[in-house]
Amino acid sequence: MQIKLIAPVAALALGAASLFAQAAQTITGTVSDAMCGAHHMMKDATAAQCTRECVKRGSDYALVSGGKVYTLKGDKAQFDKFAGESVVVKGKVSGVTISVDSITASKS
Ligand SMILES: [Cu+2]
Repeated sequence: MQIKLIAPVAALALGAASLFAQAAQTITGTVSDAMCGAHHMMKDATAAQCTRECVKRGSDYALVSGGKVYTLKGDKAQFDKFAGESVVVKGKVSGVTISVDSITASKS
């Protein structure tokens, strides 16, 4: 009876995932947009210009970090200031979405 074994394991995994989702995390990355991710599509524009243009067209702000692209939820006026730049984001990660508590320029 495999199903009986799998169910408790799945419940444990879900429990662990929701624990991670609730804890605030610090993630370093680059502010981009969800449509382009790590690779901006507009060849003649800077990363910042492309990010702002894509957001204007309905995309969300995103954070590119270590090959992952997170969608940023929060104050868009704040994200706009850091378009195309390296930042440190503090917030709650849930899957590929970050509910941003704070965003500051990376000092690297
Ligand atoms: Cu773009």
